[in-house]
Order: sequence, then structure tokens, then C-alpha cells
Amino acid sequence: MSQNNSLDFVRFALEQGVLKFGEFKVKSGRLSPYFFNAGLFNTGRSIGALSQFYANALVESGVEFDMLFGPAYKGISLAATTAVALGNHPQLNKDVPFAFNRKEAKDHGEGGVLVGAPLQGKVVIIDDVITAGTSVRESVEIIKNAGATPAAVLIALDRMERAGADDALSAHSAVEEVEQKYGMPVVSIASLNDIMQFLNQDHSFDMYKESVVAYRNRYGI
Ligand code: OMP
Repeated sequence: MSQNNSLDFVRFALEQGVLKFGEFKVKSGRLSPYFFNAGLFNTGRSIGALSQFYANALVESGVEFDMLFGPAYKGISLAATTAVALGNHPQLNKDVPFAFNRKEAKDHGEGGVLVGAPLQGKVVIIDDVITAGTSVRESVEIIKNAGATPAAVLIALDRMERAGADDALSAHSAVEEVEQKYGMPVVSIASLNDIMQFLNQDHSFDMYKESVVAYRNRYGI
């Protein structure tokens, strides 16, 4: 990722209140000095800007792809808006198909769990963060069952922290585990490294820097 796209994104997420510093209990039970709540990109302009960051990250990654898949629920708006942004991207200029799943299969009307373009070719899974990798596993199954190929996962923030319990920390992060398990890259708009770089440049958040460094030293990859 170009550093501009990543650092601009960290700044933008802070401005929107999506990225916050403080003390937050995360899914793993750890007390994290920062939290990223992508659900707060909840206006037309903010999700429009978010989709441009996703589109830039994907194009800059050089990953070859044919379409996007957004796992329900959060992935639905992400896939739709990022397809719009990719359509307007000056370096790509491609009308990118997108699809998403329903959580409940429909037994009437058009039926099935898939909505949108038929799943085919190289498919990029788009999501906000990867915690346990459950949503990636389900998406990979859906894509393979349709005869298509999962090509990459595109996320907003890579927290770059080791999976596992405190006394049995894995050598790898959830993102690395997904990359190894499925043999495909995980592209993120920004990562904990970018947050650290932001904290080194912008001194308005100096009071949180120490705790972010300590957290990274303890859990970081
Ligand atoms: P889904 O959006 O349903 O995949 O859930 C993402 C999970 O990651 C939620 O349980 C969030 O609470 C959690 N999460 C974040 O969204 N942002 C973070 O910075 C950290 C976590 C986390 O709990 O690890």
C-alpha cells in the first residue's frame, strides 16, 4: 500500500471516530489501547470515502481479480460501494461485478443464498477486520462451491497481533493464518504499523503512544 493511502486512512478513521484510542476489551479478551469500529462509517460521504481507500489499496496491491464478494452483513455495503469506487478508479476503469450472501437461505422467489453477480473467476473477499477468520472461511466455501476462485481478502485494518491465549501466543497473526491456510494474500488499507507511524508524526495523541507501543510489544507480530 502506498504510505499516503494508509496514513490518510488512519487520519480519516480518527476524524470519523471510527478509530479511537483509550482502553477497549476486544474479542480475544485483551485490553486494547485502540479500537476500530467500521460500523461507524455510516453516512454516504464517509462510506464513499472508505470505498475509495479500499479501491486504492486493491489496485495498488497488484492482485488480479474479476469481482468482489462481501460476506453478510457488513460486507454487503462494502462490496457495493467499493465496486462503485473501482468503476471510477483512474488506473483500473473497469466495471467490477459484485455479489454477497444472505445469512438465511430463501426458499421462495429466486431462492438461494447468493445475491448479485454470479460468482466466477478470481474473487476478492471484502471485510472490515479479521479477528478469528470465521467469516473468511465461510466466504471461501461459498466461492469454491460456486466453482470460482478466492483470490484475496481485502480489509480495512490489520491489527498485526498474535492469535492465541496469553500463555500460548501463536507465532502468527489472524491475517497471516488466513494467508497460509488459504494460500491467498490479505490486503489491508492500513495496519498497526501505520497507526504507529501516525502517532510518531502527529503529537496530538502522544498520551496514548506508550500504551500502543506496550501492546504491540506484548502481542504484535
Ligand atoms: P465482524 O465485523 O462481525 O466480523 O466482527 C468483527 C469483530 O472484530 C467484532 O467482534 C469486533 O468487536 C471486533 N473488533 C473490531 O471490530 N475492531 C477492532 O479494532 C478489534 C476487534 C476485536 O474484537 O478484535
